[in-house]
Amino acid sequence: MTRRVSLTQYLVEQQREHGRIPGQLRLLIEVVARACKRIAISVNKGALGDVLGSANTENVQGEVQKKLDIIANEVLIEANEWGGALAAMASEEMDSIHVIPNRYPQGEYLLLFDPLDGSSNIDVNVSIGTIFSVLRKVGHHHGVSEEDFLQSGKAQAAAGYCIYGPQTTLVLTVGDGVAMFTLDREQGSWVLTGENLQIPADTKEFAINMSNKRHWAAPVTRYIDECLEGKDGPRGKDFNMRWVASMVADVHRILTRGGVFMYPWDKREPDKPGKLRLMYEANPMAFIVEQAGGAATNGLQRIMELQPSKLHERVSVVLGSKNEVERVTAYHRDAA
Ligand code: P6P
Repeated sequence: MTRRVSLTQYLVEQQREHGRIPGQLRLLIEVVARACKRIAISVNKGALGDVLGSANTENVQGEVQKKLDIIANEVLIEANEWGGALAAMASEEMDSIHVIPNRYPQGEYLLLFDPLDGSSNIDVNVSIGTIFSVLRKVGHHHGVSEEDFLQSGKAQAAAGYCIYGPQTTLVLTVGDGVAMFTLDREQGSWVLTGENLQIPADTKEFAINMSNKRHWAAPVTRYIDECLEGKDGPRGKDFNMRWVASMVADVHRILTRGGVFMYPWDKREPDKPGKLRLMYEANPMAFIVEQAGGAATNGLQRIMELQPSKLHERVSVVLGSKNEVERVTAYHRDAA
């Protein structure tokens, strides 16, 4: 029987050995992990709880919100308000930032999240997830505003996601490799089930929504066409394809067995750089992927080096096995 290590023990030992998880950050991570447990309980109720279907409201993205989107958002807000680690929070489901109310102490961290990613999969019982990113509030000015959140991804203190799938799994990095925790439902605790996860540099598996093929830019079409030509084409090997339409599930697969994930710019909405959001989807996933030896670009630049100008801005995403991401990025640079 291998030694069971809880999330708390892992965080305390990481702080003792590497000094990368100060007390406030450890509390913040534990509170987010506890909130994910509560979200998992709601997600797992399905039709037995009043959690499926639409909430008949729209979010800042103009998307119809599912009931679980709102439930997950409220769980994360309520869980994180009182702890004293945060100055403010930002969410895909809220137009503006949520400043910690005066009745609670304010801390030095900023928490950003997509409370429930992959909502189109909720009612069809396909894996969905929560994505979160932690920044520090730089500068010691009093108060906090949206501008405090506009930091590049390389400033992240921590990032993670929780996937609500056949297992409920929490994946976390504080900049010292990637760890994975599986929820032990009998004990109600997170148990360490993976450390220093590594994404293979090469792969034979790509993830993209092929129905958008006619809208892609040339470098993306070139890359995918070469994959489809298989061993008779320039790649000299056959490729497999996966597309879950839950970024968390596609990234988790890539973290587990390699692959390349792409949600590129396309000409359906040419003014938008892409569909996915930089601050609370692309940046945390890029941090995790890079910490696992992978790569993440917007086709031309490292995602974590992009300087955000708006809280909800979107970005084109190519991430996963390093050599494949570098090939796609090279095709974009050739075209540019
Ligand atoms: P499409 C989910 O809505 C999401 O934001 C990501 O999780 C996912 O990768 C993508 O959108 C799926 O988009 O256009 O294939 O439905």
